[in-house]
Amino acid sequence: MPFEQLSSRLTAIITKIKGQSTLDEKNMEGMLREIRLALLEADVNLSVINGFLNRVKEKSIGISLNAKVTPSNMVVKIVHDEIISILGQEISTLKYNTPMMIVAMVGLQGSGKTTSIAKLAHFLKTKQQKKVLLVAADLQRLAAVTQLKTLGNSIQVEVYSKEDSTPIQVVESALNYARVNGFNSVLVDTAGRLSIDEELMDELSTLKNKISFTDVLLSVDAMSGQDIINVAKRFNETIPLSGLFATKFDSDSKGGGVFSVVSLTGIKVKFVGVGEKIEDLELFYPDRYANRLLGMGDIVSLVEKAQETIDQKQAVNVAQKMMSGQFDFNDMLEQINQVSKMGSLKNMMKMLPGANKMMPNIDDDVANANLKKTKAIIQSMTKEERANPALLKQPRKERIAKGSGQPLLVVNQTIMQLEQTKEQMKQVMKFQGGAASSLSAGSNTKRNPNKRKNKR
Ligand SMILES: Nc1nc2c(ncn2[C@@H]2O[C@H](COP(=O)(O)OP(=O)(O)O)[C@@H](O)[C@H]2O)c(=O)[nH]1
Ligand SMILES: [Mg+2]
Repeated sequence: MPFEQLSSRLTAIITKIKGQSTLDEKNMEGMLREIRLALLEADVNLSVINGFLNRVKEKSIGISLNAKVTPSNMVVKIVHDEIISILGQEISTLKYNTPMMIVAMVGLQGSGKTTSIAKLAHFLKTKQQKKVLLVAADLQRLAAVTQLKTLGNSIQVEVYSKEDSTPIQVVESALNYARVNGFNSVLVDTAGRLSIDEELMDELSTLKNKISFTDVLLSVDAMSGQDIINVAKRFNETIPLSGLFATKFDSDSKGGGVFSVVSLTGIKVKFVGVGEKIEDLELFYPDRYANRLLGMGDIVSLVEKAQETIDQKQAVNVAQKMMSGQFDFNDMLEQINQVSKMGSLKNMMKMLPGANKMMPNIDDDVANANLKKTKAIIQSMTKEERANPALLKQPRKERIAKGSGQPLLVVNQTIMQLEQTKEQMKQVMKFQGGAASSLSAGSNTKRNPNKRKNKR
């Protein structure tokens, strides 16, 4: 994720200007430099950075600081607002309310078109109750049709293909087939190239002229650099894009290319791909994303994701316990069980405030093995010990080590881990509380009552 370190950078600088009465050229200088560095490191385009900084500066300078509004809150709020004004105030959706959705996925080879259009098919089918037809119009590579068919099969969505024809012929006959057979969503997977070439542009241009697409999405790889800016511009000139499908956001990439594209073209991100599996699709929420960019994590998505997999009440409990910093080994065990149900720990941790700092490079396999060990240790504790970790003195620890088949050292580590987690969550909440109060005019706080509760 881009800008992961931005908030910690700012926090470091901001302590220096505490006690000054207004934000001015001089005391803003250090902060602006840190923002610039964070953006540069995220591989954001230089002209985007300059514009961004100018606007942040314009909005900041002259603002008077008082006891109620700390400089840190102020700048976080301004940067947050600026990011949102680039990414969009609200989620950007597809044209769902139309008798026949016709959506094309375009983009370079390997950017994730086929994977993403299948994710979208699954999403439309399950979340929008659409009757979806996938269309294999990537006739560049034979394997592309097979790949789409395999994906379609796995989600029970029919895939239309036609041998010995051009892409436009495939799409036209797929549309006829869809009309006759009562489909209301036609999703077209198109061919890509390693880079922009005329043949591809001609192909897309023909499609654009003959088919009334309700949406055209460009799949952009979060790992691509700034060259994606020109790619996006060329595609947009050839076949007007209605949105971006940003793929591979589960990678460690900074994603500055995608941010630059949005900033320079105004084309919004509609969906985000966060893994290779068909369910790994998320809507793009600018306000949450901005919070994530600022390193504040995203409790909202965490809770929502949890709600999809586990009992709602439990989800809220886990989140609240995590945030209150008051959990014991019973809670830790419950958490481990729930995390295992929710899938990738890495993805989950990304959404937790401050988690990227605590655990920068989670390896899912290692993490799962560790979870298993921890679970064995907790299960070897008595009820009383789980609820009251202070009871865990030497003889008990030895008994637990034996019972769980883990070395004493690991038992000690587990106990320490509980203490550390409590401490870290308290720290995170302190920081979040500060930032949240400055953002209370934003829409994100409304959806997050817990933040408010923990403010003071
Ligand atoms: N980790 C991850 N991999 C992805 C994502 N989207 C696509 N991929 C992978 O990227 C590779 C290329 O995807 P594909 O859909 O074939 O790209 P296309 O050539 O544009 O159709 C495949 O290995 C996909 O599994 C994503 O969101 N996360
Ligand atoms: Mg493909």
